[in-house]
Amino acid sequence: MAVSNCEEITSEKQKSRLKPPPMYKVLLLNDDFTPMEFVVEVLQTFFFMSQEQATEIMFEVHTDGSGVCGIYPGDIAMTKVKQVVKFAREHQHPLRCVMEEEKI
Ligand code: TYC
Repeated sequence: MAVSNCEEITSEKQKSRLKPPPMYKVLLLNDDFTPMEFVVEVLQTFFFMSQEQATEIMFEVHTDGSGVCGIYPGDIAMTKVKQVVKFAREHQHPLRCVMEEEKI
């Protein structure tokens, strides 16, 4: 079928140029052992939150089971997850941190 309007033809390459990059939520998951103060420290250190903001998110995770720490491009989200898990393990805490694609 002939296409008269050039704008209707969008190559896969062009589509990927037009699409915003996928973004990922970084989440903390609750557990029964990691101290609350340690979770607050993690949120302040790796997600640059104030003490108040960090405490709020920590309690959200504690009561709801999970909470969003931030939303980032894939490579940055991956680095955050690795930094948090490494820091937690170095302090013998079982804190879990995961990433999940953000649905736009
Ligand atoms: N539930 C933990 C406690 O009572 C605190 C906690 C909060 C642990 C958030 C993990 O991601 C977490 N000590």
